[in-house]
Amino acid sequence: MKNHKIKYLLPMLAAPLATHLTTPETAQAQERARRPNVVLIYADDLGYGDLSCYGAERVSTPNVDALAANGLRFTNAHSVASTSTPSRYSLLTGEYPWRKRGTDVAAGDAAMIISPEQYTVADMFKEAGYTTAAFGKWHLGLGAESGKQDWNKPLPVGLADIGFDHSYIMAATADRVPCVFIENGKVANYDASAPIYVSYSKNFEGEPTGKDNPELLYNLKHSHGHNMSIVNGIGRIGYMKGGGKALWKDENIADSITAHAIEFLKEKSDTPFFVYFATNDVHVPRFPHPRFRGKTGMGHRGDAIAQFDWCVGEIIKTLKELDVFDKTLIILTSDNGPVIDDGYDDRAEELLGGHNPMGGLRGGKYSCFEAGTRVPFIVHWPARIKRAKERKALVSQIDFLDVMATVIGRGDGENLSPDGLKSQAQAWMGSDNKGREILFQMAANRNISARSGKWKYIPPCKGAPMITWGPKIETGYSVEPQLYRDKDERVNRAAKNSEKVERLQKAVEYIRTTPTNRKLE
Ligand code: NG6
Ligand code: CA
Repeated sequence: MKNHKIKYLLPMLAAPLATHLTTPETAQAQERARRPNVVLIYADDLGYGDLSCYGAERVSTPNVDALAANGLRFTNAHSVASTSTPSRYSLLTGEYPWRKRGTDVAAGDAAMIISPEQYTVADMFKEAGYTTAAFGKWHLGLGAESGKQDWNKPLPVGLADIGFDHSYIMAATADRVPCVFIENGKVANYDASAPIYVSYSKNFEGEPTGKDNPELLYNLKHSHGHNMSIVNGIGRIGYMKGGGKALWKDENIADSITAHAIEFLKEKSDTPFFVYFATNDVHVPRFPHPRFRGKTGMGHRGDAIAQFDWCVGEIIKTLKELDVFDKTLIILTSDNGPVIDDGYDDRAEELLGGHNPMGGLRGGKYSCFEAGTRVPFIVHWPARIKRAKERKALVSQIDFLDVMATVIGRGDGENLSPDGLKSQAQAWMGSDNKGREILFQMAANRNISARSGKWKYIPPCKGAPMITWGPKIETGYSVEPQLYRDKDERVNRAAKNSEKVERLQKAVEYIRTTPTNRKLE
């Protein structure tokens, strides 16, 4: 049981407090009317330089750009980690991933990583009377025991246990089996004639694999990894058998999650809602719907960005049709930085033609360097944010739960999550342009870097300087301490600034070993 018996306060960002003439009942009604709906649009592997409002020229993202043009566009906002599972874990719980086992990139048969006892942002909204829903990529495990799920029955533990009233999700990633959607804990469109079996250790008798049957890879070939089961002419990570009519078609994933989100919005728009809209774009295998092919001249990766923008446009259009756009807070961001070749031969590198997904930052997905976690971050809320602004504030997705609690007037100023900070609501909503004093970023090897003001510190760690399994990305791993002052992280100033190194090393040590970060606030 999660007990957060929290008093309601008037939303901090709302109009002035009710006067003595207002009865408590009407004050509460007014307060409820002011609380925004919240839609989090969470892209996958979308880089700092991948949107036209962040400088991309070879792809046009008019719908995202419109949010930025009428809201806040952040230039120093970060996911918690440079891979998906740990970033998503932290975003939903407000707890750093290093405090929890099993938060590395999860397999498709991982058990639920967030335990039902944990307090999540969905719990927070639900307690406040919101209807909550999750669509799209999950990647945080399902069911009670890893590798032991029976995909032919309702899963015993799922999103309903961590605050989501409704869910239509992919268990992990599009490149990991099982390649079916799970709706409210059960396989959607379940096909009883094709029972589903999943294994991450061995293949099922007689089933083809990308490794042994490359002739069956009619949609995409792998460049590294991704050579196990074949679904829809694409090799995957892990083995699966069955699925029949329930198997997804990669070209329809964006349409499918968008249609489900729209249906939910249409049904629930008369109650406050929280929607976690986690796209598969632009993660591999990139295989956009044919109507987006050729939109950018950058092949599937660029066209998947165009497809992502279309999804955003459909959500916006629906909110407008339902007449709730003005009172809906939309936050658009990404789970980690970009990667060009992440395991499929989709010509992403060859067709870049000058496009820089990293937006000029060093590193990329998996990395300690900035491009690993510095991501697009747009906040749009017409009822409160009246003027478009570019924001330099240092913000981290770790604060999502606490910032949302503050925005909807929950709590009495205390942080609700282990590591998030309510105080960051001012920065997220545009009234403070400084943000965090210090921010932490976890790389794929779990090394924790710290950014504070203009300084970025990467503690010494083991590991090769480049990713070893395929993607051409600088990891930032080094046995020497690294201290950078410039955005491009080229000149290591550690030797000349030993006090700064010591201070930031201490902060990293502290955050790594203590159960919460309150002291650092
Ligand atoms: C890697 C996969 C990569 C991607 C990543 C997770 C291989 C060779 N590479 O292991 O393709 O799936 O995991 O990405 O298997 S994330 O964005 O979900 O963290
Ligand atoms: Ca990702």
